Amino acid sequence: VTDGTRTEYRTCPLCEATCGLEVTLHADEVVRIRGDRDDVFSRGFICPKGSTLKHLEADPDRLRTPLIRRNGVHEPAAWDEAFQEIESRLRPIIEQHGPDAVAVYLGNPNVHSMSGVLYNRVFLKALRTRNIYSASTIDQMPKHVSAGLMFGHPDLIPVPDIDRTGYLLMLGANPYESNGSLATAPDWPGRMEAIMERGGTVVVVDPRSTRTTRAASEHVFIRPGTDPLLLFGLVNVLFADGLVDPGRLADSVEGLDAVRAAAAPFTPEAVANGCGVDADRIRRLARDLAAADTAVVYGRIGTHTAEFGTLASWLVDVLNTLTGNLDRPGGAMFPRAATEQPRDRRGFRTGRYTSRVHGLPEVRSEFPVATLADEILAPGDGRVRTLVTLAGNPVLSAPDSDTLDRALGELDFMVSLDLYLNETTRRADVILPGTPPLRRPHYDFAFTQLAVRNVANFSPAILTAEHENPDEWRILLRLAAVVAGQGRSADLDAFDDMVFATLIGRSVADPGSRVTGRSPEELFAATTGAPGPERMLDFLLRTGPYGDGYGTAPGGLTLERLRAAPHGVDLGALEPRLPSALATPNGRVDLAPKVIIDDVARLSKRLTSSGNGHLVLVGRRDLRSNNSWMHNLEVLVKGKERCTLHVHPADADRLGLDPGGMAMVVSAAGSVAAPVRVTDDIMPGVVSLPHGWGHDLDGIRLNVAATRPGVNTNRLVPAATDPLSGNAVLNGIPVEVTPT
Ligand SMILES: Nc1nc2c(c(=O)[nH]1)N[C@H]1C(S)=C(S)[C@@H](COP(=O)(O)OP(=O)(O)OC[C@H]3O[C@@H](n4cnc5c(=O)[nH]c(N)nc54)[C@H](O)[C@@H]3O)O[C@H]1N2
Ligand SMILES: Nc1nc2c(c(=O)[nH]1)N[C@H]1C(S)=C(S)[C@@H](COP(=O)(O)OP(=O)(O)OC[C@H]3O[C@@H](n4cnc5c(=O)[nH]c(N)nc54)[C@H](O)[C@@H]3O)O[C@H]1N2
Ligand code: SF4
Ligand SMILES: [Mo]
Repeated sequence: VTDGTRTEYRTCPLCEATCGLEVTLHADEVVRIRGDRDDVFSRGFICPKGSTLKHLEADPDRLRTPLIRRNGVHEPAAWDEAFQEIESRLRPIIEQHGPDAVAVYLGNPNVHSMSGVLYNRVFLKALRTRNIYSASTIDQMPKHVSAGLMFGHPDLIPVPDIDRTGYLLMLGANPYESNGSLATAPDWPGRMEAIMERGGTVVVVDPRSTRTTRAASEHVFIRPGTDPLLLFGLVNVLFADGLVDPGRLADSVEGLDAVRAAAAPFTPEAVANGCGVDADRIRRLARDLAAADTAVVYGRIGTHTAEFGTLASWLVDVLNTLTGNLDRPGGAMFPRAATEQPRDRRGFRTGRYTSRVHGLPEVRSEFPVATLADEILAPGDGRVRTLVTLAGNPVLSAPDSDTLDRALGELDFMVSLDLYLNETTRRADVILPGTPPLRRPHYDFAFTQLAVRNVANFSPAILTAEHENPDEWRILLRLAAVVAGQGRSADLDAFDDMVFATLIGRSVADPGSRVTGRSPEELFAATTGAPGPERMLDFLLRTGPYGDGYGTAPGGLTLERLRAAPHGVDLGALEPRLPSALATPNGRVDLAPKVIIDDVARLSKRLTSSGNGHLVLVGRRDLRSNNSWMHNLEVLVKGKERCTLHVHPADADRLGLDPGGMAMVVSAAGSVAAPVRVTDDIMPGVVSLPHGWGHDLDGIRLNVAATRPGVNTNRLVPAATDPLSGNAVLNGIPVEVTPT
């Protein structure tokens, strides 16, 4: 267009919904962002956050240069100066104490970035530390563990086929605010309402009444942390009533008898008191689930960030299997992502090594972030002395934050790659500025693996680099070169060629690959896309299940084809994939993995303890938030205070709380004072605070967020974990609440 206005299309990288955005620019300025009506998946849907990429881009507090802390103050520095500082302080620590003295924390935005997905591993491989931590252990790790043990690979996670199901039983999720998780679907609300419009049923299990529960056919209140009791109750009824029928997969499933035995004590009468759901209702829910033509059970963060997270996660897929809904349309299905690579059949296990202080098992080569503070604070050989945070804010997001924050102050050295000087990065000696979304290309490697439809969509960068390090993958390569002792001036182009050649080399050597035995040089030369993540994407697409196979399947997917389709390519509804997609050594579903069955005894003790009158704390999300880091955008935080303590009227009365007054909340870990909101949207005995707030610490540069700081709920959360997954227990925290 002649007036210099242009329109670009891209996928929103902020949450898991992957909405298509239509971005209007004038020269290098974003004029407007709205939903892309032609996006093959989102059809114009967006939430209030999508259009704020414009405000994120313009935020004066967003970092644009490296910062080095000198005499306690973060000062702008040149890139080479910053890397020199890192090199001169990090290398001696590695040389003297070994790589395990360096811990790395990977935050959530890494899974929303091509650089994060493809290049963090290059950095980690160069560093060779065992001290790897991530937001996964304050989120979905139980699902990886149960999926790994049942299906053979921790990424073989079935998703609810909500577009075709007739019955959805959803636990611990609030997609009307979160837009869905481990179930990528733009416009979850519309898709959920469509279930009921076609005569289906949606039952939501949640200790709070939410926009999701209100839109559902039925809301079941549950005592926090007790989902596995309810789920076991359902399993028990299916067996007792002769309703078990794994259908087509009957011959591919083993462990049915062990599941029956494990569920035997959990009769509806036995669990009712513990979970707070009537026995009759449990029976009815089980029968409805079995009777529905198609049905799916789906559990999310409320069930995962819990004491029995892995048990709950496992029971969800046990129910899907027992009712014949695993791997069938309308049930729980396995997406086939366009970049999927062949999986070996070695199976999955945890605990190949353990953490130094508490002997916690590694899970997916990670330790629980709940134990990071102790690894820093406990003296002795192998102590963590240095931390690198990559797009993470654990001071607000991880449990026992006061201790973690104090621990960060004890480090010898800390480096952060981030968009902001915030609660965590204020502890860093060097902060490197990350690349904001519109200045980088995007392809959703992670969420196409979890989407309710198979789709592929590539977004080129639409704004040019604002400094000499145009993208995070180059920063990560440089960090890799530094920790590996190659120096900060290493030839990054040659390094990247080597990384790419290694990827190709592995693929041609893999007997299951689509390019087995091909010439690596020929494939390298035939690949299109700029060096870095783009050409890797081309390679992964072309060797993926829909790819052109570098000539063997003409017309198949390539990066070029995605470039020509700015609204994305629809690859169809999910299709049954079992048993061939299973990665277990024997090629069958293990319905009763031994380590999981062994954990049932721990749950049985729950049957006898029906909560001793303690109030318990749970979290919540709000549509206008994104974990801890978007509170600096005025458009999202304006309006009434959102970081409030929800209290049921009966509890407020009993505790003498003043609606609109303040309450002191005290737990075994710490205390916070928060404004009270009395509401019957929460069950008696439960209170709720959202996470991601607490922007009142000294040394941060978040001028908008600091005006509405809120309180950090994770100061109340002790550093306890689900033993099988290492996931933190963020919900169901016993607290005392008093008026202040
Ligand atoms: N109590 C409680 N705690 C929780 C939860 C809960 O439900 N209750 N939820 C948990 C969950 S699910 C998660 S995922 C975690 C999140 O935990 P974290 O990942 O630790 O926290 P975020 O708030 O996502 O912080 C992301 C950080 O990355 C930076 N950032 C954003 N985009 C980019 C980028 O493109 N590049 C770079 N370099 N940096 C970027 C931001 O400035 C911010 O510092 O929180 C968890 N904490
Ligand atoms: N607007 C917004 N969207 C987001 C995010 C955000 O911060 N803001 N974060 C993103 C991230 S990183 C993630 S992981 C996803 C998470 O997405 P969801 O899994 O949908 O998470 P929440 O919206 O927190 O909903 C969890 C629900 O579980 C309930 N709950 C708490 N304890 C229990 C329990 O013991 N049992 C049961 N059955 N329910 C319980 C809570 O009351 C809450 O309503 O959201 C993503 N999307
Ligand atoms: S729902 Fe998620 S992906 Fe869609 S616009 Fe909002 S933040 Fe972006
Ligand atoms: Mo998350």
